[in-house]
Amino acid sequence: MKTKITELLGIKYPLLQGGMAWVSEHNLAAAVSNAGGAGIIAGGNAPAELIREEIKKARALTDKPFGVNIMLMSPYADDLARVVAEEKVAFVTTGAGNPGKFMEQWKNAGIKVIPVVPGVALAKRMERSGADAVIAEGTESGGHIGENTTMCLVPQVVDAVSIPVIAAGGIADGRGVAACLMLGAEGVQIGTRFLAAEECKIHENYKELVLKAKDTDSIVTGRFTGHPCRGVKTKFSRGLLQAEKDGISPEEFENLTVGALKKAAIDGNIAEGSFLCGAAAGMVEKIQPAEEIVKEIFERVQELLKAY
Ligand code: TUI
Repeated sequence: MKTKITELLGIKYPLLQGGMAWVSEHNLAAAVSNAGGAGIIAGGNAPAELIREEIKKARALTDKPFGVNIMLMSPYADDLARVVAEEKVAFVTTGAGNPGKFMEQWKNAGIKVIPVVPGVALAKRMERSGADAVIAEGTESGGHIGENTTMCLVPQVVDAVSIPVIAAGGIADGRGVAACLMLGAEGVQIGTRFLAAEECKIHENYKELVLKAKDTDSIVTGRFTGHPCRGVKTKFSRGLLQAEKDGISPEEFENLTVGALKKAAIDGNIAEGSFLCGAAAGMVEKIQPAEEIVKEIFERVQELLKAY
């Protein structure tokens, strides 16, 4: 397939893997890149030097381009911004903030910059700041989310900017990819489906929760904090929602959720972990090698596009 995103990144398929904190490490990123997509190592809240090591490990597994996601609320965001410039990774995606202050540093290092935007205003700002593309992320996504849906957000961002738009949120198969191309996207980002990749090293309990999830099994917690987060419905996440209704303070909420992503992904701690996933978790049915996932998705896209 050829789109502005395959051209921009030098990849076979217009697919970026989601940058999922504690999930997207070198094995998964390299597997997705080797499959013809663009793998991503997620910085999350990790110290920058640890991510430098992840970059080196990914380079040992693939000679294809891959990127790093920088979660801008991380205390290590400034350090990681410098590390990715030093390592000259192919591209950077950003989340949970405005990466404007890093743009010059990254452009000078020859890095392609692709910020996640939850709305039109930030998309326009990012275009003016020199972003190469934007990821328009709908509220169907896992993790920290905006309000608008992929279906409504993507065409509005496409109309508002001239740089390529990548659609994210709620896409888990070829039908979703084809739909997003119809909305004007030049590529897609998929996270949740890759939780079930063989090369994804998360705890078995996490994979099992995603495989078992039905359409109603993702819920959003933390709206009242200004940082809503979508994840698997568990006793823990239902408890958080109840605590919100009971008037828990933002500080108490923070205390309950600190470290919860690691507890989910690494420890598989059902009682205290936040198992983030998108609203498309109900479409994830089996564990597969990343290459099979990518091939299956794009064979279906080709079939669907031929039918019109
Ligand atoms: O960042 C994500 N997803 C994430 S980050 C994360 S770790 C975390 N956990 C709890 C609270 C906060 C973070 C888990 N999942 N996706 C990209 C994304 N970016 N979604 C929404 C945004 C976003 C929101 C507002 C980007 C920019 C923005 O506005 C910034 C501004 O200053 O205008």
